[in-house]
Amino acid sequence: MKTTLKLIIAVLFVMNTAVLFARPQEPKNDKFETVSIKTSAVCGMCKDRLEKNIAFEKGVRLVSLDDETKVLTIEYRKGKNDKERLKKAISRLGYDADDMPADQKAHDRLPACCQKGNDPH
Ligand SMILES: [Cu+2]
Repeated sequence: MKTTLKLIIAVLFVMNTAVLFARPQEPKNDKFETVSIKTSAVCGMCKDRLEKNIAFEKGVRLVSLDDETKVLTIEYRKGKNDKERLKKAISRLGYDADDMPADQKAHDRLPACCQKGNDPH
């Protein structure tokens, strides 16, 4: 009798462990897409401007500008946005986005210190 009980406990334990391992991984990768876009950001104000505005683009979940490389990393819900649209959004804020040049009018409206060609400061 005691052996049977031990066996049942052992079986239950193994089953429990199997359930833990069988738990599906976070379905993160098939729901979200991440892109990196090189921008012409100059300073901390540019960083704030880009991060705050791009955060409101459709489907965007995370956005962060690398201080050193000025590369904007954007995570968005798959199918809700795409890299070309995000590049256009960056351009409309007055910044270059990879090969897409900044919208000239938007660029000229930026504070002088944030305009292209300034040394990072
Ligand atoms: Cu700036």
